[in-house]
Parts: sequence; structure tokens; C-alpha cells
Amino acid sequence: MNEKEKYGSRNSSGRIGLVGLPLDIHSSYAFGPAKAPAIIRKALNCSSTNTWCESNVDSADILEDRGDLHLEAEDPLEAIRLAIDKMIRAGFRPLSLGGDHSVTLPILRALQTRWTRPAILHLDAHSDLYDTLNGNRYSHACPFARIMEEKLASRLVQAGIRTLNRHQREQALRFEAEIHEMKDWNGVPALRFDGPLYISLDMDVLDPAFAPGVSHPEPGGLSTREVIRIIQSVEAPVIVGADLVEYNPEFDFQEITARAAAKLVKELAARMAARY
Ligand SMILES: [Mn+2]
Repeated sequence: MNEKEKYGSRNSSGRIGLVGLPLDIHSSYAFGPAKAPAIIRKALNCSSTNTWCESNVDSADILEDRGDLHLEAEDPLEAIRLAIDKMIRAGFRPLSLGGDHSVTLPILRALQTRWTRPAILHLDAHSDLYDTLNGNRYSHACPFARIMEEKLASRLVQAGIRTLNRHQREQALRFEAEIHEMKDWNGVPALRFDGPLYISLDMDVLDPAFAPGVSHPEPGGLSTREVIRIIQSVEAPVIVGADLVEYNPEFDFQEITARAAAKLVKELAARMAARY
């Protein structure tokens, strides 16, 4: 098997479609993630580095850029669901650039077309399990409560979490979320899934030292290398999609966070393309 066959984007699970989701109306504190897709793309294509992933595959060979969605619609979350559904029907697995974390709910709704109830690996400082925040049930603090209520995922495994309050601990119990909290961190855990897996990566899972450009920086987080290690080592027969959300260029410094995001996009793509 040559390299192209081994890592080829046209494998049986579908090509990988890069898509930008410029939306931040469901942010609760600061706006900015709507501007993220264009800036992450710039970092991806910056000649300061190359397009290769660490696992000897060229991201340019496995990623097909489908551009940004236009989300001026009255119901942008429904517009995302429709667009992702269309991508999946066209044979793509979505790799999306957020956008705030509210985008994950419509993506999970759309995935059911082809992948019924995938497991979710959610990397974040926050569990995003609020029933509602500031009166908004579609807030970026709530997507995983909605996803679990709608039974869109078979398992919810969260890592990097370091902001649980009483309400969110109750919600985690209610939804049987499996949480790897930072307070118990003892190196990258062995993460194993028997069926299709979706990965949702909030940039604030990284320590603010590695990614200052987020709306809700939370000290005590992961290094860029630890997140890469999680992506490279997670075991699952197929990764059906992934999102990278909550990059806020308004708070970035020297494009540190944009470059970390671009690096993680490449490693997510490589992991999605790999056959296990
Ligand atoms: Mn977060």
C-alpha cells in the first residue's frame, strides 16, 4: 500500500471537508470567534511552515477546503445543520473552523444522516453542560446538554475540564459524561472508542500560555503538545468529523493562538485520514 492509499482522502469513510463557521452570536462574554476561520486559514497557509502533518502525510492532500458558510440567515444554527448535512451527503466528513461552541449541536444533528449517535471526545476547559445560560438554551455554554438530551451521541467523554460548578456536576451525572478533570491529570489518558467518534476541540482546553486568544482563558490547562498527543493517540475505528472552536482573534497575541489552531487542524485532519 502506498502512502496515498494508506492516508488517501478518498477512503471509504469519505473525504475531509474543511469548512468555516463564522458565528459568535451565542457567545456569552466576548465576541470575536466569527472572525476566526479566515485567520486560521491564513496561519494554515503561512509560508513560515509547511503543510505536512507530523504523521508523514501532507494536509494539502487530505483536506478539501469548502470555504466559509454564510450565516446571516435568521436561524444560523439550522443553516449550519443544512450545510453540513449537504456536505455529508456529498461524501465529506466535516472538519469545521468555529465559531463559538454553539456550532457543535447542529453538526451533531446533521451527522445522524450517516453516523447514528457517534461517541464524542470533547476537549475543553469547560464542560458546556449548562441547561441554559443568560436565558439562552443555545448558548455556547449549553451545546452538550442539548446533544445529550436529543440523544445525538452514544458517549460523551470530556478532557481538560477545570471549571465545573455544582450545576454542571449534576448535569454531568445526569448525562453520564465521562470527565477527565485537570485536577486529576496524570498525563494523556488512554482514550478508546469502539465505534464512530466525533472530536470537538475548544481552543481554551489549552493553557492560556499556549493559547491566549480565546474568550474564556482558564489557567491550569494543557500544552499544545499534550493536545496533539491526545489527537494522535485516541483509538477509534473512524473519526466522523471534528470541530475546532472558540478561537478569538481579538484576544490573540502575535498570532500564537492562530498558529496553534492551524497546527491542531492539521493533526486532526491527519488523524481523520488515518486508517486504523
Ligand atoms: Mn471552553
